[in-house]
Amino acid sequence: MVFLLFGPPGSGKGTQSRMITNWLGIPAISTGDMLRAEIQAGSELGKAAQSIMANGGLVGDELVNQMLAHRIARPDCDSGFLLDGYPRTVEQAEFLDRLVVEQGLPNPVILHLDVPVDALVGRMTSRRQCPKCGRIYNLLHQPPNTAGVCDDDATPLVTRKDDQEEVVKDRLRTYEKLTRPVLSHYQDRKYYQIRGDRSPAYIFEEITGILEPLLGKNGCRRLKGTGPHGPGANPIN
Ligand code: B4P
Repeated sequence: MVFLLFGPPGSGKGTQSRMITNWLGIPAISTGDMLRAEIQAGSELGKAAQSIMANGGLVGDELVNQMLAHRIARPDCDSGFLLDGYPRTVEQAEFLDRLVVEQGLPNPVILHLDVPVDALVGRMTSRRQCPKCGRIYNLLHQPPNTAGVCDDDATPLVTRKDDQEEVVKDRLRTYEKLTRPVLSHYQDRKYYQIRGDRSPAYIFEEITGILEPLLGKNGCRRLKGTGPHGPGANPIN
């Protein structure tokens, strides 16, 4: 099964994608995380992406599409995968449509995390992330157990450069202009809108309620002994 996690910057895609993929045992593919890894590695792609991301823009469709196609061709995607933050433009959505047909993939299930813009700026400026394992925290309501370090591997947490208030505002403008139109592309597909202005545990519970009946009809494997409140759920509130 293929899932798309869609929503504005800071809507909680990364937070939910970790919970969903821990539950289902499929890979979460975050184009944002992949681009940040390219920047850290100093690759040509990373060099091209760095200033675009730091200014709140979107990296070019051609680069992101090729990166994505390469990633989903890996064997760990054979039993399904979740896309976090892709597609972000209508061109990317059309590219994905072609990939789905060419590779005989199931039609994606779209999960749209809908959060009012007012809530997003505060969320992103208080976000902290572990650069090693990617775990996401929030200083306001999901702080680490020990200030400044990751609970899982004790790595010092970082603030993303694109989480500064001015950049966040630019990212929200980019979302309205280039990414929101992607929603019309998917309206007549298997599309679920989820209120993302509730606690992560509550949202995850709604997502599992949506996915459970769909999973019965598909081959997507659920990890034994896990569920909405299993080891992957990491409920916050
Ligand atoms: P991403 O890495 O995708 O990140 P994001 O949209 O900022 O955040 P997300 O929605 O995952 O929120 P999170 O769970 O962290 O994109 C970064 C950049 O990469 C883009 O701006 C772009 O430049 C580039 N890029 C990525 N994909 C691209 C593509 N396809 N094409 C072109 N360019 C691309 O949550 C945010 C905060 O809220 C956290 O602190 C979290 O703890 C908190 N939070 C989460 N859920 C919450 C809840 N329910 N209630 C309260 N707080 C919550």
